[in-house]
Amino acid sequence: MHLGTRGSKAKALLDFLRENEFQTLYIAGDLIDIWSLRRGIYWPQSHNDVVQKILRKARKGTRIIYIPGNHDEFLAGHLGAYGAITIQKHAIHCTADGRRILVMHGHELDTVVQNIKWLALLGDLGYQLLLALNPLVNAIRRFLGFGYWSLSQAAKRRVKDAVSFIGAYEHGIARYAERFNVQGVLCGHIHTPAIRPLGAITYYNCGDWVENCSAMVEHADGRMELLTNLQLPTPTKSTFLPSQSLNRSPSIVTV
Ligand SMILES: [Mn+2]
Repeated sequence: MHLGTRGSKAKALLDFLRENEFQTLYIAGDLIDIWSLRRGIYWPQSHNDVVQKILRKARKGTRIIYIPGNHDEFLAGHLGAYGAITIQKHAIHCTADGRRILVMHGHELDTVVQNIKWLALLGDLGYQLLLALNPLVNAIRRFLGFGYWSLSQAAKRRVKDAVSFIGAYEHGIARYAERFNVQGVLCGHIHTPAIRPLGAITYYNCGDWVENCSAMVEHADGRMELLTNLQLPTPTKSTFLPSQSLNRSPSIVTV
């Protein structure tokens, strides 16, 4: 959600929460962007309304599970139960069809992703330099008795790796989830909604309410569905009937 930033589509989320009832609402982190609020307070009424709406849902019987992310990590210091709201590091959700799904924010994989981002940056800045250095590197290699090796080609391979960092992230998350003995893992964090089978584990990313206005819902039969572009009504585009299809949903996950 990143409430507290100008990019946050609070009104769209508010509408979504208003129009749909859930048994369980998972908030998969970064609901409030404390990093941004530290730089300057931006807190319009609509952002307040989202928080109020979630609290009201809790009072009316929705179970709320809040999993702090990296932008609201101060909440990780307040784990515990507060009425119908639980703040926990991660959750294991059992679907109606008996699968176990690990619900987490996803910044746990940041060290891996950061490294990949750095490689991308290095690749970008250093490519021309590497081209220039290539003859020197190979002169040294020749001197030491090694064969020809293209530094720039190696760098290019690295950049290609970096471009597919989302893929690397998704695989990283799936690997991370293996230790929890689950059939699926659901996260947010990278703002890229997806449902993707990765070996024995299905990767779910519920996306965000900044660019995608997306949420992951579980239907009464355990089927998971990714809803995207849940902006305010645009009748021409809308093929999704929220109140009909979601009223039966036992749970929902959002960012
Ligand atoms: Mn995050």
